Amino acid sequence: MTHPVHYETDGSIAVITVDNPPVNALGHAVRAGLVDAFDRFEEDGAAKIAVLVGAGRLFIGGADISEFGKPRREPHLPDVIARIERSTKPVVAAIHGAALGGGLEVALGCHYRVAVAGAKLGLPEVTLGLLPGAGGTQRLPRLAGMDAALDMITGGKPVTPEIAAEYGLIDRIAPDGEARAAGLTYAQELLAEGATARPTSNLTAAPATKDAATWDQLLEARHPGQISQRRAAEAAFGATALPFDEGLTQERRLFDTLMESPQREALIHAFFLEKRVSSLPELKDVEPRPLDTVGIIGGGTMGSGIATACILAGIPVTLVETTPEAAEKAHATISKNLDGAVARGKMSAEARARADLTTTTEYQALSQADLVIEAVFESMNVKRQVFGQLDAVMKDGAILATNTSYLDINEIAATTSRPADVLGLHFFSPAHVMRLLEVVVADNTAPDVVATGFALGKRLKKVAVRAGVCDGFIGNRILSHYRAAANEMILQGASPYQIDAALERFGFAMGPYKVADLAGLDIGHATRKRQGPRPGVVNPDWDDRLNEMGRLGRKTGRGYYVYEDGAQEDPEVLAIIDEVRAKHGITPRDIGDDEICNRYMAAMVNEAARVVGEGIAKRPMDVDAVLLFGYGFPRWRGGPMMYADQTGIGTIRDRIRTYAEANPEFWRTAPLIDELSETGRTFGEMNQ
Ligand code: T1G
Repeated sequence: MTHPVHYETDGSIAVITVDNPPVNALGHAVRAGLVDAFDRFEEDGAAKIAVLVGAGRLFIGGADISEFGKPRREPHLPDVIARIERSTKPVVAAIHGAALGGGLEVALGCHYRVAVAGAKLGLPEVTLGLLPGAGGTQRLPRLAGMDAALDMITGGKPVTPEIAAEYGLIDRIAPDGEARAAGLTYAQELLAEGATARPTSNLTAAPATKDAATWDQLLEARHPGQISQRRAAEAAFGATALPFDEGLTQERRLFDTLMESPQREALIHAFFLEKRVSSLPELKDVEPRPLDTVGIIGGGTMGSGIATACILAGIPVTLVETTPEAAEKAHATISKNLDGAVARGKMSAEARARADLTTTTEYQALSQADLVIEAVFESMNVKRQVFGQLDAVMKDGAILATNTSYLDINEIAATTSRPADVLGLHFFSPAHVMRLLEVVVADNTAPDVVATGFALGKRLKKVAVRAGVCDGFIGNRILSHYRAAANEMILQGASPYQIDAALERFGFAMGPYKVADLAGLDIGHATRKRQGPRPGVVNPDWDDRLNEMGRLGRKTGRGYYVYEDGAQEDPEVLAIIDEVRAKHGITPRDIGDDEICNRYMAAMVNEAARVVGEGIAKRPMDVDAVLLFGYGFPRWRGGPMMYADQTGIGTIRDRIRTYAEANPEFWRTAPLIDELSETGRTFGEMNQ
């Protein structure tokens, strides 16, 4: 491997380049190379100033995350940065692309900073369960003041060069072009001004307007259950409460506690998951088919959302509806979605003007489409009819996809003359917002068709996960299982409100009954009717009653909750549940929050293990990705399989066996849970 840090001089200016593709991560070789380069700069009498740049598409993407959890090797990053800062001659950081985490901390250790327009500058460590552990919590406040520093450090979000300049984080913005030239220009100006070394650690941080205790309460409310943001704020307050070196020592201590925390392991797992699940080894050498134009059948919520997602990715869309009025309505919905994307800064005005959308009632308009996604009513008869028409008009080699959330894709494929060209592309509503895409592979789906499904996912910036064909694929199949466990607890004495609250304290974005109200109780009702009675699964008669009463959730103003001034609990719902318990002869008992969470998670892990065991999900991490990116699972717990590994699979099995005493049919232990409990292997080890 070539040396990852180069030293060269351009007259009296030394140029030090970090060259460690793909993101110039600060791995051991880079750290050692930086110390050597700055030692050389110190000794190089001809060099009066140094410019530090990153090769490739960005400055420095941070510490090398792949080193985490392994024994740390000297020189440690804080010492490297201290070495840069104590240079007796001025050092300029010339930033382009991104300076993130340790990358920005390196820049803070330099004496001057110039950023090229469009660069991202940030300290995202809290999103990885960590905190800036190389002086960022001490230097950033000294440059930007405590308020701005606390926002950046605890929010983990990057800022633009313009904001960074406002904060005093950078001294100069270069309009465009590349960092080296910007760095050299600035260095010449500094030399001409007789600029000297300017250690950030000599500065004094402007104090915070809110005290540490207030920040701690605010962060606890903003990130329930998470620890990294609160520890990061604690470290940052050292910048005004302690001398620099003591602040650094405290930062290191707090960093080390976070490095050991299960939340760091889970968040790093989630970070790498996004990329890993969408790259299947068996597709490595498979060429996807073209994806220049996409057709969509059905302009309802899903069809319009999918069309919006494709147009946002710059893919021309032709959408077919049954009548001109429906086509027009779909056009209006998509236009509104696109205008919203522009308003949110997710789409430029130029891209909006280029949006290429055709709506029509003619299937013939799809004759040249590379891929058509069907998003019509969830009825096998309707789908058969649609696929028959598509098969008749679409060109050879085109791909026929269905967005069905549970129907048998093998049966749909069999209605066409080209089952190898058929697959499922299961989007989640709203399809232009939710990141998850289940790529459902039917028995005859050709490998290059699967590869095209993943290529579409990448174009749409989705987290694409391979799923096999079964009722509900990965996510909805597991959902129906843990929802049944929640219903069982309602029958035995818990209230839907208590269950929601317990699971939201566990970290879910929303509890299952708020989710049901959001989706519409009629959806769940239809699924239950379709699935029919399942062994050991209680039928939520109270839910049927709410459906009969027209209480379908948010869309009717009431479901489990009454939607006036937010979601209000409703005694009428509790009375209905009491009637159902009485009818079943059940005397309700108290069920505590711990039992609620343990049973809910045991059901989720048990069914997830079955899904992996049957090959519906290829690896446990595919289940983690589905629950994290499609079902509001708390990211800092890493997904149900990471949760199971951290809880102990044997512990989960013991819980399942306990619950099985009262309901053996529902609580059958998945074979994979038995196997891993006996062998001591983990779900994480299955991902390798
Ligand atoms: N370490 C190791 N590998 C990394 C990495 C990192 N920091 N960042 C990215 N990669 C890998 C990534 O997995 C992918 O691998 C490849 O590089 C290209 O990434 C002490 C402790 C920098 C904006 O959190 O946000 O510093 O899939 O496709 O779209 O206080 O990567 O090819 O095998 O994303 O151009 C803080 C995380 C670390 C930044 C580039 N830094 N990375 O985006 O490329 S903690 C971060 C990103 C830290 C200090 C603390 C993005 C990017 P593969 P990519 P990209």
